[in-house]
Amino acid sequence: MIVRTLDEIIGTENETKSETWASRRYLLKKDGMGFSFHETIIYAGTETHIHYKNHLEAVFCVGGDGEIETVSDGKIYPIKDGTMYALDENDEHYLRGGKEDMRMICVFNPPIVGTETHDENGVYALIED
Ligand code: 9YT
Repeated sequence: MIVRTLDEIIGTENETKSETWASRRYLLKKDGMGFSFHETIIYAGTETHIHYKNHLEAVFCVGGDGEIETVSDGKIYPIKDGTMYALDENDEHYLRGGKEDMRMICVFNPPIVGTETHDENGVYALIED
């Protein structure tokens, strides 16, 4: 069994930060689960352009507030504690933090390896190890 706590991840290579978000990666490809599992904080008042062309992702908000806009149709969906979105069509989107930091639990299929960060188009490369 695998058990991991936040204090084991904070400040290590399994915590990744950008100007608009911080992410703690609890499970990666090497853990063999078939998905990766993350806690991501989206900072209040920020906007992040994201397009995971090579990964499907489901995200569940457990705190804070914000919104997601899908680029293809300009639709905006509010996000709060208890809201889930699934990028089942590799949907390109803008993720915006609201009044408070948003705390999200994220699952990726295929799992990310851990060295990915968003490129200028908000894309993760598909990294094979
Ligand atoms: C909210 C979201 O898309 N999180 C994805 C995971 C995070 N960007 C990471 O761990 O790199």
